[in-house]
Amino acid sequence: MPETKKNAIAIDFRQLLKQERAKARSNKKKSQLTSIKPISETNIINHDENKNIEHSLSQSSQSEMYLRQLLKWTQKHMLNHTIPIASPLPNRSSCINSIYYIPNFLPFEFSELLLHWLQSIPTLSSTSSSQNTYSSHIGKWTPLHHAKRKVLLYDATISPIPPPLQYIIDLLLFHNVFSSDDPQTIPNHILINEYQPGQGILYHTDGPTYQPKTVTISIGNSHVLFRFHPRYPQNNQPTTEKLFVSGRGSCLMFEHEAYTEYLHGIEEVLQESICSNSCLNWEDYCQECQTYNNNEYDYDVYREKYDKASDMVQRGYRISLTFRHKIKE
Ligand SMILES: O=C(O)CCC(=O)C(=O)O
Repeated sequence: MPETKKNAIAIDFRQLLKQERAKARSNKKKSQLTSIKPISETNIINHDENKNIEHSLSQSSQSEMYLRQLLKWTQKHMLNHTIPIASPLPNRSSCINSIYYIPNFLPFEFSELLLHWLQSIPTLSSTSSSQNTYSSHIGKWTPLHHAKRKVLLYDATISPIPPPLQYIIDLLLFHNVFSSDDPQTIPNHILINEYQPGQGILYHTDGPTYQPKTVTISIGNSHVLFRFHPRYPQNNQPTTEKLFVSGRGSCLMFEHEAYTEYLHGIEEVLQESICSNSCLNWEDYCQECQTYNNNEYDYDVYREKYDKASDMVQRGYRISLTFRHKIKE
């Protein structure tokens, strides 16, 4: 391993936060994206104390209602639905051979309920005096003011994981995305990111805080191009690799080299171009288009997209749930 790699310190979230803040400062004078609008009242941070209490009361009863519906659903549908078996994406010249993608990992009904439940979870009050402790962020949306979006955190080392998210962990174990034989790798940490159209996340690595395996489930119906960029590009190495990620309950897993040797990120754009020769899973994109645009398999449409070999992916609203195993300090 070259000396630079050996001595390199993985970028961690603190560094990412710093970078995002710096970027936000430099962007301050630029005009804001006009299409970014709150999609639900969960986004409203009300600074009036009384209204805040009223607001979070109605939110918490909504949240309980969705939670009950999710529990009912999971009791009815045990872990028996079939999903395609994950296989590594083609090993392109980029030598990323440790990325796996499963479309439709979450059943549709479950994803919809999950989305409603997550949106009904209250946002940490900006007036709360306890807002700076790590544990006060758990189970409440926390606005990232510098990035103008919100994150929600669950950490099993501090408090139990809520049942719907535990159901997803069980699903991941059931389908061997994580191994139930190795407690040191079973997810114990979930970071949920909410993105309005046009929002993204800067290139980063997940760093040494976690076991080197990341699983991201996407809901909310918006698709994105998830990008991998080598941390130490060689002269003849292609630069950024793009992976199509569906917002309809897809599951993206990466580990090993893709975790340690590549940065990952999502561009802050309202639409982005996708091409057959620069997308790791162009076929998944085509299949997604033909399934949801036509409601039935239409080979000609698929073929047409395939022949066209490029397209534009529009950004909408998306929530991602990232599962990892946090290593004990
Ligand atoms: O939202 C995503 O898909 C990416 C999230 C991510 O990279 C992270 O939480 O580290």
